[in-house]
Amino acid sequence: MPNSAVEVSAEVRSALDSGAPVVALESTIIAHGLPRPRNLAVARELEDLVREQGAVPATVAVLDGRLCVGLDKEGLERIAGDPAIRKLGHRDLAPALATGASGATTVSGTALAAEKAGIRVFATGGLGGVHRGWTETQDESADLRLLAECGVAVVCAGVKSILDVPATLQRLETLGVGVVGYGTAHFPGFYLSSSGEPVDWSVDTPEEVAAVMRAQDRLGPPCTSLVVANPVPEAEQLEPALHDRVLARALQEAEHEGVTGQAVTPFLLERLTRYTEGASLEANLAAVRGNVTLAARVAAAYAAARA
Ligand code: PSU
Ligand code: MN
Repeated sequence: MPNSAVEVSAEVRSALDSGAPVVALESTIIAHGLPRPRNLAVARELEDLVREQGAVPATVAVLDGRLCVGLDKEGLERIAGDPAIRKLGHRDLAPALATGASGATTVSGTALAAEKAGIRVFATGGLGGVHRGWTETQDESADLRLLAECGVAVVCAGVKSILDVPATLQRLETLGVGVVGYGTAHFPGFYLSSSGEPVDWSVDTPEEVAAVMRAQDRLGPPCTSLVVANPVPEAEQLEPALHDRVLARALQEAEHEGVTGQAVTPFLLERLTRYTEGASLEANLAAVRGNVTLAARVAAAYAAARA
């Protein structure tokens, strides 16, 4: 039964109905994670990368109170171009729908929409997670718990390195979210190929990821969400020493300026881009491109295995 709160585009609908591969894409990275106007070009490029692999992209956002799964050209332009566009986690969806608001969806907002639309694979840059200083602030992204409650495979370059990575991995374990390293025994570090933390399971091909997803399907809830941790290639990572230096500065500034809540992640990403003179942005983009491409291959392998 289609969920009446989601509006699935005709193209995505027909792909889903015919069992063709579909990849959900989030829009917060476009609206709040990347600088304008380059973000629009990136939004289009990510959709093209999905298509090149023979899958259909379904970018998710709320436009005038409509939870859209699959955006047209104008929808993408609004998400990328409107500086007043909101950031919507899954808890924000109902108020946004009820008030006719517009906003970009985070990982949690997108994963929920994907689940309701029947999309099994999702790509992003880096997940949200447990922030450094969490014992004081209790700042843990809603991404983690939402993932535990729905059945999507999220291809990401780990969690953002601005976070407390070991604490985030511990939360994923507590919440029962599956984690596999793609071609690695280490959890990636978003801008960095490795966070230095080990992962318990590694897979090397899209077919192996699809096989894990099928096993999850057979087991059923609550064993149905999977983090596919796909490292940025070493040649494209941010230089680790530079990363550590600028991150320390950005974190200090966030604390000094009293940045809290939803503003923390965009603030830190923007400062890192500034202090690395764009190098962090390039590493972020390399990671996202790799994730989107892998997600499309995974979606194709999963669809083929079900056919
Ligand atoms: N990945 C990126 N850039 C981003 C994000 C992910 O490469 O900006 C976004 C995602 O939408 C994620 C959000 O859900 O950051 C986390 O925000 P918060 O920490 O406020 O939950
Ligand atoms: Mn937060």
